[in-house]
Parts: sequence; structure tokens; C-alpha cells
Amino acid sequence: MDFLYTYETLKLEFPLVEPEEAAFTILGVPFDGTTSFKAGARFGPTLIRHATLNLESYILDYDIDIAKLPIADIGDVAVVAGDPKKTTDRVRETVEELKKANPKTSPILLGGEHSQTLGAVEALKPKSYVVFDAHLDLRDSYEDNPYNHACVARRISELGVKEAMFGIRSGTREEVEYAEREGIAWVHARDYDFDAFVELVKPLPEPVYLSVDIDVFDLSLVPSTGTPEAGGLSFWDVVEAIEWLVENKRIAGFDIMEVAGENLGDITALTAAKLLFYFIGAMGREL
Ligand SMILES: [Mn+2]
Repeated sequence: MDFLYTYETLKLEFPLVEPEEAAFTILGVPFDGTTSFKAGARFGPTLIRHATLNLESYILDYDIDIAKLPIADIGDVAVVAGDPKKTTDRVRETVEELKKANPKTSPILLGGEHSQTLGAVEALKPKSYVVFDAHLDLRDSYEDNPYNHACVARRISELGVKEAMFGIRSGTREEVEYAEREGIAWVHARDYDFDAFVELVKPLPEPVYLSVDIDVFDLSLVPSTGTPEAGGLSFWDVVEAIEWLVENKRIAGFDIMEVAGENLGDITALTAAKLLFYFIGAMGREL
């Protein structure tokens, strides 16, 4: 099917299906118009797709071959350069179109700036938002722009969506106060463990939108990202959390955001691609 705002791009090497038949539908959002430090998130979706070429589709610890699952890739959203609001409106419309064509498909966004998660959340209307991120992203506005990447969790919270954040190690006092006022739970990267995750996520209402800002990981895994921060989580920390969520909660949508870089084979994209395979594999076990 054709979408209003998407175009074809490099695809996974799997036999892909049409979105109408897909359990999973990949959508790239190559936007980096409000990036404040390291540029290049516009190349994130392409770099992640390319990095998947390095991976076996068979997942050893799940005994599942994700190439046999019905996966669609509808390409990238045609972004409006420099305009996060217009771009996020296009993300919203595209995800709405997709869900209309196939209400059962799980959208998977590959980004691109975190600002763009807002469009997917607006389209999917989850009750909860679980995010792995180094940053609180609870600013009311940043650089005079309420749709800046540093404000995305604030905009989502204003929609009345319950939030829980993990791997946090950067924010302002104002953001911490806002979180306290609004009852937004967050766990510092230093204090993160699986039990802390389950305790906070268990009571959250469903469905849940799950967002992974790639900067949540230890810097050695993700050197190419918009706002890198030392002291992050391990790969398996996040995989184990995803496994618990997939087994215990209904997932409205999933994204991996803030992957940047300029070179094929970038470590950050390799981390993101492996995480993408684990997410699809974990979801595939539940099909
Ligand atoms: Mn972040």
C-alpha cells in the first residue's frame, strides 16, 4: 500500500510482507532538526537497517527465526527539514494510516530524533509510556521550541499518559520537580536493576508504548548519538526489561531513537539493530 508521507529506502534483507499482513511494521524517521550536540540522527534509520545485514535472523536464546515472522517495512517518513512539529504530524498521520490498514500490526519506529516519538504516541494513544533514556526530556520548552527533543516526555505526559523512565542520569532541577508534581516515576542509571523496573512497570495501565533512546546505553555501545552521556545501562539490562514487558503487558508500539552516525557499520547502529531483533523475537514468541 502507499502512504501519503513515506518513501522507499534500504530494506531488511528478509522476505517482507505488505503492512496489511504484517505483525510488525518498521517506519524510519530520519529527522534531526533540533539536535543540540552531535548531528547525524537523520542517517539513523538507514544505518540501523544496514547494520541488520550483519546479524543472523535466528535468535539463539529464543530459538526463533525472525525472518519467518510477518514483517513489513514502509520506508521512511518524508521529514520537513528543521520543523519537528510538522514532521511529528506526518509521523502521526502515517501511523494512523497504518493502523487503519491493519489494526493488529505493531509499529516500530527507527529514529531519528526522540522528538518524533510524540507523533507515534498521539496516533496509538497508549495508557502508559515506558522509556529507556539518559535524559528526562521533561522540559517545557528548549531553545524556544516546545517540540525540541528535550521536551518529548513532557508533551507525552501532558496527553495524560502515565510515564516510567529508566537509565536516567541527566536533567534539570525543574524537570525533577515536574516529575515529582506529575507522579512520573524514574530510576537513575546508578540505581537501575531488573527488580526496580518490574516494581514500577507492573502497576502501569495498558497498552504500553515502549521507547528506547539509544543514549540509555553505556557510551561504549553508543558513541554516535545526539546527546551522549557516560554511565549508562548494559545491553542485557534493556533486553531483559523488554522481555518482561512483552510477556506481561500489551504493547502499543515500540521505537529505537537517537541513533546517529555517518558511517556504515557504526557501533551505535549495530547496538540498535541487535536490540530491534530482540524486540521482534520477544514479540514473536508471543504470536
Ligand atoms: Mn536521551
